Amino acid sequence: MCVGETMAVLGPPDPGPLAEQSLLSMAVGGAESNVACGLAGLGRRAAWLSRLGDDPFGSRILAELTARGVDVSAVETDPERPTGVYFKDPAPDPEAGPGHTRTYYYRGGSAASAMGPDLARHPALRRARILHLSGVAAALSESCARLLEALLVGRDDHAGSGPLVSFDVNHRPALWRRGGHDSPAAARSLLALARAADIVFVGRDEAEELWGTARPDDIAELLAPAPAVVVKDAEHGATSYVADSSGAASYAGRLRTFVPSLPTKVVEPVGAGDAFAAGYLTGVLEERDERSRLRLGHLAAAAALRTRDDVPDMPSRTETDRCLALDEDAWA
Ligand code: KDG
Repeated sequence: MCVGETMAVLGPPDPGPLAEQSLLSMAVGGAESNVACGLAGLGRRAAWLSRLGDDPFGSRILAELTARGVDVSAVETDPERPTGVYFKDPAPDPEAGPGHTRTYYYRGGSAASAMGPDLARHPALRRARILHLSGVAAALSESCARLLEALLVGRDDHAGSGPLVSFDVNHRPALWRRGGHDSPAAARSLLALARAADIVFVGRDEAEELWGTARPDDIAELLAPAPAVVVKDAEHGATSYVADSSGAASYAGRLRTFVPSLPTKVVEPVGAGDAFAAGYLTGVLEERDERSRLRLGHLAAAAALRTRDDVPDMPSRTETDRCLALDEDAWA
């Protein structure tokens, strides 16, 4: 089950600066629902819980997520507030080349931003095996921040009775600033949420920006109360640190596993982190080993990097099975 805001995404159908366009195409994007789509695309059951406006953008989001195999039956409609919208500028600086997309949000006062801690008691949440959340939702509004706290810090099932809670730090400085929070406040909130999760995904760059910590080992130590920490380092690779008393390659009592990223031509990066999380969580649901979880993450992220949409078509299971079987040397 993934919980968070999803928006209509408007952007140029062909790469080029947003300011020069006369026609825009519409798609759908939201960090948490992107993960739900990725899970469904990799053959797992996935659901998304949120609120949408009673408008064409909300209808489009429901239709698109349903078509991708995501269960949207728990989604609520808010007759008073609109669905959030965001615009993508894939080439704000044509000299800079692909990979420098800028985003412009129109989501203040959206239906999803009015979600609050009451939603933490939704019965659909208890049925899930994994609950996936992200720091984007914490930055949307005070009530959303309280929802995240209720789902992570305040949960009463740390003992293991409820779903495994996965949290992608997903730092969005513009949203925190708009909410009147300075960087130290964002850093404190995101640290508390991440430490309360069972599985944390964090980019090395965002950990450095937030907490001034750039070494993956140090990031893992900082987030240590979380039993599994996955540090992503863009085109280099990802390292997971999982509480495991048996590992010979143990780091501070954790099994440390590094898997290099797949060399990929980047068309557009938005959504790659969500796809990575979907791949890794697929491996968790399928009870695969750490190396396979990270490989699934990289395979899914590479699919996202190759498309302009936030939500890529996932590689087929034949393809993922072939890649999971590769020797280390043949992997990347
Ligand atoms: O991670 C991709 C998301 O950032 C994108 O789909 C939109 O949810 C979004 C956000 O808040 O940026």
